[in-house]
Amino acid sequence: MTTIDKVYINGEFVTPHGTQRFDLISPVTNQKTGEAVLGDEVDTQNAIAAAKDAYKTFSKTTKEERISYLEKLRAIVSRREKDLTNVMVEEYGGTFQFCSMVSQNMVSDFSAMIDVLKNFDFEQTVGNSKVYLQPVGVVGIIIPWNMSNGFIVTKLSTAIAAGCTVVVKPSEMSTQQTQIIAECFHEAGLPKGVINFVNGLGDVVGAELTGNTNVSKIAFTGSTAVGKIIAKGAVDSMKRVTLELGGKSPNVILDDANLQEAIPTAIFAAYLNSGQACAAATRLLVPESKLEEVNAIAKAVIQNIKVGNPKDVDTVVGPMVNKKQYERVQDYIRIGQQEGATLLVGGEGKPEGLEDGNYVKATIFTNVKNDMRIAQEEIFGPVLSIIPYKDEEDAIAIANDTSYGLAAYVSSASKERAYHVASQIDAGRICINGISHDSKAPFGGFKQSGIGREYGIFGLEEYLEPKAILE
Ligand code: TXE
Repeated sequence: MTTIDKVYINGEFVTPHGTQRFDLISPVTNQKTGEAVLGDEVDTQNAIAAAKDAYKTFSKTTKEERISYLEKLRAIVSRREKDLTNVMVEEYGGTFQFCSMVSQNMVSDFSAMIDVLKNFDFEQTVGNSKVYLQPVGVVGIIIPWNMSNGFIVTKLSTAIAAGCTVVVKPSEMSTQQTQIIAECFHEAGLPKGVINFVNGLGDVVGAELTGNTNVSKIAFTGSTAVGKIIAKGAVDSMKRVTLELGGKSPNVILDDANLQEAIPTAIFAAYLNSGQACAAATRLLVPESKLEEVNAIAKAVIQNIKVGNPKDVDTVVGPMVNKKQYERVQDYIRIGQQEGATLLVGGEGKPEGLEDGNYVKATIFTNVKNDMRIAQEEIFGPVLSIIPYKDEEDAIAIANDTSYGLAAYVSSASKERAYHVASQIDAGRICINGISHDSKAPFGGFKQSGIGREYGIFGLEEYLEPKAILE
């Protein structure tokens, strides 16, 4: 049995003031594997006080000092890559394939931020004035359970680069992952209080961070519903917020695309993190003249998609994080059928032989209309909607007919055509001919997908306050 019974405040792993216990449940077996003790408002206030105190000196460090911390962190995270991957697989059932990629991206996030920092000038001349870019202050980082350490590293590397100090509140379902990432930050020897981790519930620790006037900014990843609660709560103290929220990303397959390549890639992009990813390409837009061909290829591809134990290296779809998420996905599969979409593969219930875990069948609906709920709402599971379109103009209209705007994908034999279509889609990040990651390119949402950007120079500026001095 695992016990997580510490929070990390002011450079030490300490017993929390909070006493509430939270069961750790394996998504593979649904058996209890341990318990975590959660922090409360007092722990959060202690962490904020430590961060506020540390800010006085950390905000004055040179960028060379901060680069050296980031280099240390990169080396430690790189050395512990396997531990970081394995704990994600164990805790939330992320597939080994996906979690390995997340761990590698953590290392590249540090490298990217080191590079950005080397070339960044915190004192700039604008017109006749000097502009000083000052760290924003104490930052509260609130994180969900899906690849939580990946989100933590993106935000923390940027906060450190800017000279901010931080209190991290991970999901209560991510306490085991938090333990390891906190150990990495502890080993890096950052001054006491610069980084603090408080496990706990959203309406306890998260609400305290949002409401506390000593916190200058909240950096959040999670659902649109909670993002709105945080944005409203932040108004009173005029906190800065960056919100990375939900998505219903379109994948536009143009009529000249090689379907034998584009469709398998599209299915992987939809099933990213077993579908539990904000950037998952959950709406596949295909020319109506090619619908039958696409359906046939998709059906064949699914035969080779392994749904199963996330530890197996060839598993593409693992279990849902918990029973609640499993039920939510089942509901959407029922809704899709009631709405009149054609179930191409998968459907309700668990795959044969996987009855113990929170496994969902790899599911594809075809002939989906874009106004159906399965095409408009974030399902967060391995459910893909194939939507036929008439022509390019129709494809762009359907792609943009969503309240979200986080990611999009375009496939074409012509790069020029793909760029032309991409330029008309309202989304923060668009991948051409496949899935890619760039730790320097901005990431964030249009519309209900959020406010602000992460990564690279765009991300760094979100943690800085410009101050102009005029003569
Ligand atoms: O996210 P939440 P959860 C979606 C996805 C998923 C659903 C719920 O559809 O099924 O959200 O997942 C904290 N004040 N996404 O529960 O609820 C909470 O404790 C302050 C999409 O993980 O948004 C957790 O640490 N904080 C998304 C964090 O907010 C509060 C990623 C996220 O919780 C709070 C994850 C409050 N009042 C889920 N209430 C994506 N697009 O990547 C909760 N929290």
